Amino acid sequence: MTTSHLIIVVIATLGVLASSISAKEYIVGDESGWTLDFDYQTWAKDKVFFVGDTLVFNYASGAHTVVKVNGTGFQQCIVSPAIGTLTSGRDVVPLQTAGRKWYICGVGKHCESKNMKLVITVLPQTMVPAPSPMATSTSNKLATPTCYRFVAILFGSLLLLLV
Ligand SMILES: [Cu+2]
Repeated sequence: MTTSHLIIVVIATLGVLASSISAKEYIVGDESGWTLDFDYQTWAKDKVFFVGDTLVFNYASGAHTVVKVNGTGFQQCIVSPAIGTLTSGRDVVPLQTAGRKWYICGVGKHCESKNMKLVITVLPQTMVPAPSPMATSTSNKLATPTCYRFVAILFGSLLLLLV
């Protein structure tokens, strides 16, 4: 392994570490973006969303929109009453509260016929599992949440008291 390879490995590892600890930014549909005939159900299936993460919807401005709707709006592709409509083409959606979130495209029949609909469940931040870069398989075990932040704060406070 050459030095340049090693550097790449180190940077990649640090990147994984940093992303597992801090809030994540999800590009909806990854490279495909927010588009026609993409399986957003499958895209979202293996992801765990937390309060503080963000969704980014990438598309050609004018071609699509991002409309936040309720469960009924999602099921029936009804954009009215919309909770919020985004049109910029690079719409950044901060996930500020826990619970189910529904997004559909408000253009033509993109939601009904072209599957431009995304539903996710956002979990509260206290449920964040212990940050471990190797534990991708255990990250789904949310039944045993660990409050590392709480422990860190507790120890920090104890240290302050001792000084
Ligand atoms: Cu559309």
